[in-house]
Parts: sequence; C-alpha cells; structure tokens
Amino acid sequence: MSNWFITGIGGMDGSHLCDWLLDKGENILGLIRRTSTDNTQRIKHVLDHSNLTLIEGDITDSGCINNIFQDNKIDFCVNLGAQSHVQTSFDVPAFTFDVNTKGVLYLLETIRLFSPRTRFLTASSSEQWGNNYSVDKNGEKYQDLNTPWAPRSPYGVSKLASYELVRVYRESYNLFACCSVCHNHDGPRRGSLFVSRKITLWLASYQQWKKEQNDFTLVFDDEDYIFCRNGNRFAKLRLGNIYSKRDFGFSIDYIRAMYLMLKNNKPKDYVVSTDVAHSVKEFLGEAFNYVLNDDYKQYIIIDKAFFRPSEVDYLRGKSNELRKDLGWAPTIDFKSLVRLMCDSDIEALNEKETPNRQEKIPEKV
Ligand code: G4F
Repeated sequence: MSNWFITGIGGMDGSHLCDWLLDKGENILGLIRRTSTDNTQRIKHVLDHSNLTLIEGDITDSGCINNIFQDNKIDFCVNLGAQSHVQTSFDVPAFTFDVNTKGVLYLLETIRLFSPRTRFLTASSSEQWGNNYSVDKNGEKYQDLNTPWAPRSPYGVSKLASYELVRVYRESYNLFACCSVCHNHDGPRRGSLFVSRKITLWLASYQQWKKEQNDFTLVFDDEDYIFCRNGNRFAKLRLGNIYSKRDFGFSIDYIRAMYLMLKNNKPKDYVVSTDVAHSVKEFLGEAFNYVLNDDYKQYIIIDKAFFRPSEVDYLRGKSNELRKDLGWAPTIDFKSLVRLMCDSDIEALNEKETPNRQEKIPEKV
C-alpha cells in the first residue's frame, strides 16, 4: 500500500482520483481548504473510509505544506488544487498566480527539502497554448508538446509558469516531477460554472419546470424568458462565445492518465486529450437534441458578460505519446459524455439530491 497526498481532493478530478485509489487499496491524505460552506460533497460517499484522511490546509501556505510533508511519509503527491476557471482569472489574476504557480512552487520546494523520493504530478493545461497550433499531414490543427506556448489569460500564464517550474526542478534536482497537460475534461461532477455543466444543469432544470406546467404551450417571443401560456416563465440560458472549439474528454479517463504517469519508470510530461475537437455550439446541439429533441437557438441568449477579454479559439490535443508509452486511451466519446452529463443532472433533479454518485459512471471505465 502506498501513501498518496492529493491537493484539491474535493474537486472533480480530486474526487475521482480518490475513488480510483481507494478502489486500489491505497492510503490517501487529502488536502481540503477551510471554507464556510461544505466542500466535501463530491467525496461524501467515502468520507468514513478507513484509508482516507482529510487535512485542512492550503497550498498557498508554505508552512502548512512543509508540516504535512514532515509529519507524513508521502510516496505520491498529485496537485489538483487550482483556481481553474479561465474567465475568473481575469478578475483575480494575483490570486490565480498564488494558487496555480506559487502553490506548485511550495510543493516542489518542500519535496526537494524534505521528501525527495516523493513522486509529484501537477495538472497543466491546454490553455498554455492559447491560439497557437501545429498542422498535421491532413491539414488538421492540433497541439502537442512541440507546439510553442502562447497563453492568452492569467490562468494560462500561471499554468505555464508552474509547468516550467516542474521542468526546472526535475532537471536541477533529479526529482520525479511531471505534468499532465490536460485538455478540457468534464463529467457529472464538473463545476457548474464551466460551459458544459452549465448547459446540462440548465437543461435538467428546464425540463423539470416544463413537466410542472399544466399548460404545455410555450411562447418564445420574449428575449430573456421562455413563457408558458399559464403565465409562468423560465429564464433562458445565457452564454458567451459558442464558436470556440475544445477537446472535451472525461475526467475519469484523465485521472487514469495521471495515475499511469506516476507509475511510469521515468518522469515525463504528456498531453492528455481525446484528439477530437467540438465547438460549444456542437455541445449545445447534442445536449438539446438529446434532452428536448429540439434546436437550442430559441432557448439561449448570447450575453457579452460571458465573453472573455481574449478567447482561445481552437484546442485539439495530440495524445499519441501517452497512448504509445503508457497504453492510455479515452473510454468515452463526445456524444456519450454529453449524454452522461445530461442523464446525471436530470436524474439528480428527479431524486432531489446533489449529483455526485459513483453509480452514474459507466461500468466499463
Ligand atoms: O468551460 P470553460 O469555462 O472552459 P475553458 O475555458 O476551456 O477551461 C477549461 O479547460 C482548460 C483546459 O483546456 C482547463 F485548464 C481549465 O481549468 C478549464 O477546465 O469554457 C469553454 C469555452 C470557452 O471558449 C468559453 O469562452 O466555452 C466558452 N463559453 C461560452 N459561454 C463559456 C460560456 N464558458 C463559460 N465558463 N461560461 C459560459 O457561459
């Protein structure tokens, strides 16, 4: 049994990694931030597991990280703690740097000083490429580790800085330290402010509202609301740029990649992606067609408030190295991912509980 330290254990990836490792009989120490609201929702089903210990703290506090490493034997450290919302990083750039860059630096310094045999992985981001891309022999755009970085947000810069810090520590101090450069990954546990989950949550609530109306005749002549003939109304879904393209993957596939990287015989960075790009518009189309069997256009409003000061237009990874070296492959395609998220949100609303159930994950994963 090995000892794992997971930062960001209460997040989507952290909670899936926690499930994954507990299933393997591993011992987990999870770092959880002190908040006034409960941030253990996604791991509530394993909170009393004897192999899981939660510790309150923060990666932006070097003393706290030092103490954790001095008090515990840690074989693997996975840093999933982050300010991960790109648009938010324009509003709180310094905070974003504190968490995403200085936090990684504190972890690396602590490992160097107190626990140099710990294997370390941090989640990097396809946002580091910004609008840069390479072109394959079929004329298709993609990004891999040979594509030059050109981040377009404080978030992207903060992630690139931590990526470079990991390289410097690996090369300078011979640490087992590596980065999984992850493209978008989603799933039923995705935060509600990311576009994918925002869409599936809206659809689930709308569908429930529609069921509750005693008059099914809908009127779409208002800009902000969908009206029912009985006078009740439902706010339309407000979105920003729906033309950007992303490589949408499934969170559990991505934590499996991280696990394989940490068990590799050498520390190496890898791109984690499905290698297929879809626009937000396609996500909308797929989700609305699946849930409502209707076109999304009359249900949404394009709202400037959700546009970013600078957008990343096209992200599609090339994960051939990961597939070749470690035998990794995604298990869920775009359509299945959209449906999985829609089903989970609809079912959760039907059951009137927070969607966070392990049984929502397809068995083949
Ligand atoms: O869902 P998003 O906020 O994810 P984004 O910016 O691609 O970042 C995610 O993926 C990165 C990896 O590529 C991670 F590093 C990062 O932590 C995060 O997980 O936005 C996706 C796209 C963007 O083009 C955005 O402008 O959707 C567009 N969008 C349109 N309307 C919206 C909205 N995004 C959000 N969050 N909310 C909207 O209403």
